[in-house]
Amino acid sequence: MYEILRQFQLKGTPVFCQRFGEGHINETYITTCDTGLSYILQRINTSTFKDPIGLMENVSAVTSFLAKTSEDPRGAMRIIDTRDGKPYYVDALNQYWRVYDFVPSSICLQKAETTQEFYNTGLAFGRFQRLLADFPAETLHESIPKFHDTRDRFRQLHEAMEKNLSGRIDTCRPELEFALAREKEAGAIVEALESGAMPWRVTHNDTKLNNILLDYDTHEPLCVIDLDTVMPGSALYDFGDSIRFGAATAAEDEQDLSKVSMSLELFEVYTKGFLTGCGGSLTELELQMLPIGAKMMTLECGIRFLADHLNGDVYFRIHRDSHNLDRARTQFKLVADMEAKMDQMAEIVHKCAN
Ligand code: ADP
Ligand code: GN1
Ligand code: MG
Repeated sequence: MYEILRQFQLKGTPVFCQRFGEGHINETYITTCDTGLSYILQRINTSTFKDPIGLMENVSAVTSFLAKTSEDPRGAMRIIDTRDGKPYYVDALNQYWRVYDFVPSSICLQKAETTQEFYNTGLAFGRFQRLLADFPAETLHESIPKFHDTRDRFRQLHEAMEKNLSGRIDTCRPELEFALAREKEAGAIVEALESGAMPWRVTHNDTKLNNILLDYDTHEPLCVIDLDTVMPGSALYDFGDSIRFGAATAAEDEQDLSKVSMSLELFEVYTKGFLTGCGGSLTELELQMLPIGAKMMTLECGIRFLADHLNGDVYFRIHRDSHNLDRARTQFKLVADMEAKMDQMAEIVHKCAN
């Protein structure tokens, strides 16, 4: 690690380095230098991101764009270049590494502690999307093609079933049945985008609560992180993924499904925050489809966990046996709960938008 860190323009000499955070994709470390300054070191997951150079061009462009819009220097991530001026380092094993400033006095949560905090993250993700309305979308590389094309996620699920690489298909028949019963709904968002009925926007696409940093003392949102999937998409993706993760009453991998539901109270506070952050920019159709966005993002994520369970846990990092199956189960429990609450969600959106 120290050999890799030496390649970057750090202020000081690293004296400490250890694994950090709860991301499922990249390998993240925190390092502290003898100057007291801390940095985030990440090994980019190149099985997930096939074009790490294009990816870093996206992240560089988006961070410098956002830095211009923020008064607080902690409002945008800052990339630390290598000694030869590149935003990434390639080691002898052809692994790609990058370093960010550890955003000072920041905290990352897995669960909102208060409803106000969840409101604030909605505000921040809504504002993030509004700011990116002026970003030149045509300059972005598509870091993961068809990332939120739920139809393609079903195709991948079918492929995983046919191959059954892990030999686990009999461990998840009810979950497969649940997912496949909803396959006909898979085109709901993407078809609206393709037909032109719904606008393409530059979106974050991975708006989990742990992809935002809050001020350590006040818990006010500071900085949206994990910009690897910033790409053209739908406002529903960002809204929906936040609800999937943040309005759930239990963790994404909770094994006791009786604890898992979608809180209408949290749905309402997030909706208020997000719509305020978007500054009235959402169209009638987007507003009307927000509840569907929440359901589709949750269904899609469940399908992805389930396909990874069948493929032998090759995509999402796991920490125990059947971890991806546990995750798929929570997502499907949430989907079922959202289906039962669709009318109430629609009423809430209507109330918040008017
Ligand atoms: P992954 O794609 O694996 O989710 P992230 O970029 O989200 O990777 O980073 C994983 C975790 O590391 C985050 O959830 C957060 O806790 C922490 N983190 C990432 N970047 C920073 C940063 N610049 N400052 C402070 N913490 C960070
Ligand atoms: C991954 O990278 P991370 O942990 O923030 C995944 C998201 C999923 C999420 C589920 C690039 O997010 O799409 O919704 O796990 N990111 C990628 O927790 O696939
Ligand atoms: Mg992340």
